[in-house]
Order: sequence, then C-alpha cells, then structure tokens
Amino acid sequence: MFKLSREASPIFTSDHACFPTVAVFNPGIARKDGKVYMIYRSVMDNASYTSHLGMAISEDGKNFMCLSDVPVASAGQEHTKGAIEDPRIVEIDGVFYITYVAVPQNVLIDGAVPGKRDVPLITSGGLLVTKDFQSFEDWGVITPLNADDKDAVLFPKKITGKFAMLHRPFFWSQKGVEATEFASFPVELPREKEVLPKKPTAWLSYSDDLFHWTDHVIMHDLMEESDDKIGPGLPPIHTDRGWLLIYHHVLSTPEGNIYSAKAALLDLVDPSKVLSRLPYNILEPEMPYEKEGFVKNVVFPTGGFIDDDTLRIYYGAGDTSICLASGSITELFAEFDIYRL
Ligand code: BMA
Repeated sequence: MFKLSREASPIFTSDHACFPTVAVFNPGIARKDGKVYMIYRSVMDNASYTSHLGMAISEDGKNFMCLSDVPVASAGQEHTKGAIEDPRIVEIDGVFYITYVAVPQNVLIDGAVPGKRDVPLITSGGLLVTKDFQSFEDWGVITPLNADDKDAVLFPKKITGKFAMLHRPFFWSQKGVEATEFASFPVELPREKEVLPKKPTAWLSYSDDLFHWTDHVIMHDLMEESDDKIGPGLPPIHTDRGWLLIYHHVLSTPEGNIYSAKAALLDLVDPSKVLSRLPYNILEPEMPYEKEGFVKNVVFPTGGFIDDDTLRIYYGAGDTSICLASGSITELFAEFDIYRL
C-alpha cells in the first residue's frame, strides 16, 4: 500500500505568515531558478472568513520565508468580493498560471459556519498570471459562469494543441441542479440533467484561449460510490507513464465531512481515460492539526512536484496550516500497476 509520509509538523503556519492572518492553507507551489515559490491562502479574520493570497519562498522546499508583506492578490474585486481561495500553479512555456477560487459573495454571514449555508456560494475559477513572481495580472473568471466551480487545475502542457483543465462545477451534477432549483440566476448545463453525475465530480474541459471551454468530459472513473464529492487537488504532473493526479475526496459522516487525498494515473493523450486509480487514501486526517483545525478532518492537497524519485505534496491541514508529505514515485507506480483499470 502506498502512503505519503509527513514532515514532523506543519511547515508554514500563521506565525510564519507575511501579514496578519489567522490561518494559512491550501498553497499553490511552483519551482523557478532552483527556488520553491508558494502562493498560499490566508484568512485575515474568522468573522468574515475573507481570504487573500500571500507569497513565500524556499531554498529547500521545507523552510519558507515571506516574499511579500502584502497580499499578492486581494479579495474585493467584483468576482472576488467574498474571497480569493485555493491557488494552484502551473508553468506553461515560461508563464506561471495561478488558478484560484473566486468567491463573489460574503463567505460567512451572521456567524454561519463554513459548509452550512442556505444559499450556495456561486464560485468560479479565476486566473492570476505572472512570469517572475513580482508582478501579477488578474485575468478574472475563466470557468463557465454560474456553475459553482471550484478546484480548477490546468495541465502544465497543451494537449493536442489546446489548454486542458480539470475542475469541479458543483451545479453540473444532479445534486447541484437540485440546489439551484429556485435560483434567480441562469445555470447552463453541458448535458441533460439525467445524464449528469449524481454527485459533484471532476470534469475535463479544453480551450484555445483559457476563457472559452468546450468538449466537457465527466471523469467518471475517479469517483467511488462512497464519495460525497471529489475535486482535483494539485495540477496534474507529467510523467512518462501518464498524468499523475492527486485529488481530494469527501466522505460525509454524521460527525461532518472528512477530506482525504487519493491518486490516479491519466492517459497522456486523452486524460479522460483513467489508467489506474488507487482504491484507498494516500493521506487522510490523522494528526491533531488535521483533525482539529478551524475545519475538522481536512487534508487538502493543492501543490507539489516530483524531485528524482520523490513525490512532494503540499497540503492544507484543517483549513489552518500548511504541511508537506512525500513518497517514492517508484513505489507509487508499482501500486498503479496493481490497480490498473
Ligand atoms: C472545500 C474548499 C477548500 C477547503 C475544504 C475543507 O470545499 O473550500 O478550500 O479546504 O472545503 O473545508
């Protein structure tokens, strides 16, 4: 069985943060000129739960120091009025594309707790672009409108000449359609309701310009019967054997949701084909800081890379701190061989 091994404790917490913050988590990770860049989600206060994005840098990928004492991207634009969350980074031809979750409404209203809202947040995938981690351009919303889209990750290479993206449009599921029954906004579905997945899952979409997405495919084989929902974790990593996808899945229990990490291998030419999927978690909430954070029972992978034989995964723990876990790629591929679909 392949399991990721954790560092002894979180590697980045609000004590390390570059500006006052109550929680840091769900970081995007990129490598440039031998350094590791981290763009992380920072919650400034628990009352509004508004997030902004901060930036830190590391020589060894474990010890990070602040790179900017102000957010590199702040909430407050029309599409990010409520928050800017969960950055994920890919480099395509020398340009770093940072997808994020754009939240246009206030996240918490009148002391509501996360995940217990009457009205769904209608989130979208936004895009921040940089070449040098010094100046950032916000390209705004890129995912289809009114889909309650989260977890958008770009592939780090074009596939058959097009940009490719995995994302999790909540409303593009039968459960999502029910949630929008009395909605005052138009929801455009890519399929008839009957053929939508029952529960929110990952979709693969293609684009020529990063703004108009077509050829939507449901990633059926990533979902298991027991999953309440799943979502892409970190951007797919290119390997000779296929695209390595680390993603999260959510198990609904009477005690609340449990977020864990899983691994799959996708076909290089047609990533809608899942070549292998491990039928167990490669990381799940076990440590006190994962079980007891601001949100309980969360490991949420959002960044990482392969260094020689080592896979490094950066993840948010309990929506409170940032952690690092790693494993051997040789061992992971040996497991993929056992569980080929
Ligand atoms: C998801 C996202 C993540 C968060 C997770 C656990 O829906 O909002 O940002 O880490 O829930 O609360």
